[in-house]
Amino acid sequence: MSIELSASMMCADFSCLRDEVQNLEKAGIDIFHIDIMDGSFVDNFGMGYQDMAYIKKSSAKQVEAHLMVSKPYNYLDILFNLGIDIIYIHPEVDPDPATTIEKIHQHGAIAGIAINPGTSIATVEELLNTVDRVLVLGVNPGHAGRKYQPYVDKKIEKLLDLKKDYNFDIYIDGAVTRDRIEQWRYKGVKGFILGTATLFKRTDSYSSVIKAIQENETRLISTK
Ligand code: S6P
Ligand code: MG
Repeated sequence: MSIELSASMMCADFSCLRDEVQNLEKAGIDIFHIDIMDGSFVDNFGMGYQDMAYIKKSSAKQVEAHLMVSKPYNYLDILFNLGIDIIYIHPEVDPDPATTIEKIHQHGAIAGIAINPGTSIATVEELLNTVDRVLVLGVNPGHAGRKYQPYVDKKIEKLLDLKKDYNFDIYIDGAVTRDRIEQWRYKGVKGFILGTATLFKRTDSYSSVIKAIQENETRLISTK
């Protein structure tokens, strides 16, 4: 199964955003991941309307919004107007997440739920009937460079099992190291959000990191 790689743009260098977008696109990134934070659901701010509009118009790649905000439904019209391709909400803070997901679908976007480490699958299982994607947070939300919470492994295993009964793909966000990609990609996790643990603020170029992840797959397939 070929995997999808997203670049977590809050980790990018904003002094040269145009170069960052171009270099990531050239390097073969599949999706631009935009973390939207309102200082209420998490203790951080970022990113905003202008960031999304700029990235969306500068690249032909898909753009996804990860809404770490306390009222996700208030942001939908803005995201629809910008043509954001994929929208993740946190069901923990939406009084009616199924309606929000329905609206996202009505506007032709891909809908997902993002699940914090401390959120149990049992509390969101019905929503698995409605979503295209589940974004599993490996870290407590709101910041780059946080520590992976090892108990999340069990949640990923459970979701891989539940995937057989529903129709969704699993993505992992937060502390995604190269080892973690290798750990999950062949078990059925569809995509990974790359931040400081793999892609940004490191010595290797974007293209060498992305190529190495992609080539691993080719090598494994060709040695089978
Ligand atoms: C975390 C956020 C993520 C981060 C990403 C950073 O709250 O949703 O998208 O930007 O996790 O990656 P890393 O590798 O620094 O944890
Ligand atoms: Mg995110």
